[in-house]
Amino acid sequence: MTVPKLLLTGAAGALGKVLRESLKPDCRVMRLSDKAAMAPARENEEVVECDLADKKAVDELVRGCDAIVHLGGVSVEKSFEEVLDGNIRGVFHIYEGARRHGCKRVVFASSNHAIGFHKQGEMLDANSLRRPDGYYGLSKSYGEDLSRFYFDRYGIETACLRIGSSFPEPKDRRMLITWLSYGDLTRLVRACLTVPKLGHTILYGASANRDKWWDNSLASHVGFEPQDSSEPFRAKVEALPPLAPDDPAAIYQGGAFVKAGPFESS
Ligand code: NAI
Ligand code: 15L
Repeated sequence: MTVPKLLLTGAAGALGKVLRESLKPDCRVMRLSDKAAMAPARENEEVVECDLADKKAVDELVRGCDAIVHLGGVSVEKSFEEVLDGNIRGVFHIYEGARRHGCKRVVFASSNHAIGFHKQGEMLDANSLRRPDGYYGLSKSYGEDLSRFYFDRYGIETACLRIGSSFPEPKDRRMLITWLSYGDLTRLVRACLTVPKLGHTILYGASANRDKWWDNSLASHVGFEPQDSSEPFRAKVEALPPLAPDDPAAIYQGGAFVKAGPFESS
């Protein structure tokens, strides 16, 4: 199934640049948006600079789009005010736009930081308790609830992707477990865009790594089958010095995000 017009937010970011290329075959026109500058529009693309905190601008942004891949927003721990604008107001504006303009499917980039305070080694599924590990994780938790509400009341389908660590390669021991290759990221988003009935679904975004903390069996209807693995990077990663076993970053699934940072209000 090809999406007639797909909105991709966060298009200037790392994953946005990846999906700008890899989702080309999945839509006829891609509308790309970010508050930062993006590469100019090419064939079958529209480029719209827009701050997600601006409700009116987001309403215009969503108009005419058939599906949304929502990556835009703060992607690491920041002050509550920054998280509030980019992620909490931002995700609300996206769903309000979707409701007003009849857009019925959203792929929402949630994060493993919505469940970051679970211990490493614990096996989680879509029904596991959310345990956010900071303002950023809290905003993803809010986005998951908000999308559930828009599904229950308005029938807007959403896949909440609790992405692990999507980078060219895993950078540490934790990422040997949480790594999601760019190829598997694309497969995951594509499956969510094309499955006939998505409903409201929580999925974890990890490749077929040797060790796992996340079980996607409650989302098997989506048909996501990761094909890559962090194994080829193991020797390189394990050559790095390990964290102390009592370091919270080595204890919790959210890694270093669980540690109080410089962003708490004084
Ligand atoms: P990124 O930080 O590279 O990209 C995010 C983009 O959102 C940036 O280009 C930024 O300019 C834009 N943005 C921020 N605030 C905005 C606002 N108020 N209005 C409009 N645009 C705004 O992050 P990345 O790595 O590409 O991640 C994409 C999404 O996936 C994010 O939502 C992130 O939280 C989520 N994610 C990423 C993971 C990863 O490993 N890369 C892991 C888990 C979740
Ligand atoms: C995230 O949510 C971040 O966006 C990304 O930068 C990584 O830190 C990732 O989680 C992770 O947990 O490795």
